[in-house]
Amino acid sequence: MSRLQQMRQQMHNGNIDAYVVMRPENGRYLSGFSGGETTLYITLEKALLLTDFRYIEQAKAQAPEFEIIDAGQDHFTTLSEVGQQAQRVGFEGDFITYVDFGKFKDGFSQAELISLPDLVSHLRSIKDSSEIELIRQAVKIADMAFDEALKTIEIGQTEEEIGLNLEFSMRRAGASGGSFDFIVASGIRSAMPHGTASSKRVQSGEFLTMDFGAIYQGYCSDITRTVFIGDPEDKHRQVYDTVLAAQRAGIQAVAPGRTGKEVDAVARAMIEKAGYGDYFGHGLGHSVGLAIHEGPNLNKREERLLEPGMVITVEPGIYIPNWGGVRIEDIVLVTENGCEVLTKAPKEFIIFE
Ligand SMILES: [Mn+2]
Repeated sequence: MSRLQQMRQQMHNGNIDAYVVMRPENGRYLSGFSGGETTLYITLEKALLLTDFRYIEQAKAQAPEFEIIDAGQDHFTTLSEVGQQAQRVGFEGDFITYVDFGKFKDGFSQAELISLPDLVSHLRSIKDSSEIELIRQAVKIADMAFDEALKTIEIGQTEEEIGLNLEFSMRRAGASGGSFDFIVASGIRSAMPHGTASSKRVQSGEFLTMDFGAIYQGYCSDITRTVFIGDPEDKHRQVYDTVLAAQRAGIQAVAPGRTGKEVDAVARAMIEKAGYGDYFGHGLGHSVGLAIHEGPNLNKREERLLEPGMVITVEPGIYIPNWGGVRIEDIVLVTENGCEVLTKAPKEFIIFE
């Protein structure tokens, strides 16, 4: 079944006549069209792709299942014309702006508008073989960049320089860009889980956390490694070993039929047992795909069951204010029996003299 057919199945089950897609990743997922400025209008019979003059040829080539419409800059006028017959119209309530929703409502005054943000994201959560192949490639590119970083990191470099080198490595290897603003955080900054690269210079006696990833043909990777510069104290080793053990236990726990909550609890328990429970304030992981953060997640609240084909990060951390922090992150693919770790970069305690 094509993705469009699967979508229609979902719409049929939800008793929806039409569905409007505006989120770029959802549009790309369903149609194949990778350009910007697009709206999909899908019914059980019709599949329309609205875009403007700049993208018509590209859309025709990339989205053969869709009828391509040049809708100029105002997609809502065209939508209201093509949507005259629809009674129950689904849309992405988590994406449309308040202003656009007003226009949407005016154009579909006779219809019932139903916010169904999960319709496409549920399809997207199970990756098909072509998607898994692209994610493998994006992961491989990030692994290579980490390998190169290990050869170039020096005391006195700024976090920004380290981040830039990571990005150069990945672009050279075929990435179209980074999958988010890289986190390069050293010393006490490594206690900030989302400390983006700054002009701080890396010094001896510090942790250095690098959290980065590539986009390859639309698909994201995400990896975190923490290394040590100089001569570590016992506590540095102890914190690192605790995070690594929790990360390995989390990976062991990933399997179909488990909830994200159960997997999170396994890794969290190890960090709590070591006495660092208060210093692990975020969830264990998130899915990745066309977007860097997708559902389902691994966290204290996630009730969804893991299924084969999901691709998810496992990334525990310990962050001690005014001291430093450690996070280790791999991407895993949920399989029939457990999971396959896609990330291959080394994760033993690495020390730069
Ligand atoms: Mn992540």
